Amino acid sequence: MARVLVTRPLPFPALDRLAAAGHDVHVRGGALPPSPAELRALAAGADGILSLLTDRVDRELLVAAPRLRVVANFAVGCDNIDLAACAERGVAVGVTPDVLTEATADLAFALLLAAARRLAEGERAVREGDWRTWEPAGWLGADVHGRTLVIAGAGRIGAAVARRAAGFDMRVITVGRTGDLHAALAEADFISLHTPLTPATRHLVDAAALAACRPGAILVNTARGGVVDQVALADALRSGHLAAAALDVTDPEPLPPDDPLLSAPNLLVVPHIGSATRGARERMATLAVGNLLAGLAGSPLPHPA
Ligand code: 8YV
Repeated sequence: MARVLVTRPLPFPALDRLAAAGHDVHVRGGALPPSPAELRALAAGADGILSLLTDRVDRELLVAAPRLRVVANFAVGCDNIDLAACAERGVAVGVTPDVLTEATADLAFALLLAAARRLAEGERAVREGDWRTWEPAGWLGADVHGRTLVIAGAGRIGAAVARRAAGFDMRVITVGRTGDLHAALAEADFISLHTPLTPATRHLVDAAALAACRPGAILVNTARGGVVDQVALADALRSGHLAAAALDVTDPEPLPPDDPLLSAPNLLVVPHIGSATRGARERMATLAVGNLLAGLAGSPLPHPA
């Protein structure tokens, strides 16, 4: 019997498999994440952790959890985990690829369309009584068909967004790790980000990248907030160089209510819901539990980081 820490309630049937396999499961209650100190205390006797993106698995945590053999992240990203430190200590790390690809690509496309056609702004105006009559030149947005979408990140989610874009008659330029992002941005009407957050991608979209975009371009981010320099983004929205931005992710999450980005014009922001469909989250739970069970049994993880 191993001890498993689940850092937040995960009300999905797959979790029952942990207790059914004879493990001693501790689910930490509460809607807010544990502080690093609380996480260290909770992890002290754990053999396995089912972690969320809000849990930092760093050297300090690993020192505080000497029995730890496996960390199963409930996410495809793992920028919350120090992979090198885990490898040094023989702690296996698992993630949940594929099962959230289509849901996240759907959200990226929903954000692209919403920003292009000013849906959030229009909805607010109707509710607040600011829309009085139909106007020939009112509420003009951007065409999507025939326009160029630059996808930064050549992985699974980027490819799924490219498939959607083809259905909307867009021209797609995908830029992978070794591609020339700035050259592509010069042709971009829309930019959608699908890179992991690593030292190489932190602030990939900075002031220079934004300046390289066509005037009137629209930025969509469903990857990680840290990929964008948010000060530069707020400036580009305020100057009107970017027509709009639609963000599922920010740095930090959530943004403090007085963060200058929130007062920038033409910004649509939603609460990190890329994978938030019932199906995707249930499949993520299944994969995370599969990773935990394998790690606790000393087997290779089915979905390693
Ligand atoms: C997570 C995500 O579901 O998978 C990722 O990398 O960002 C989301 O799908 C969410 O952050 C909960 O961990």
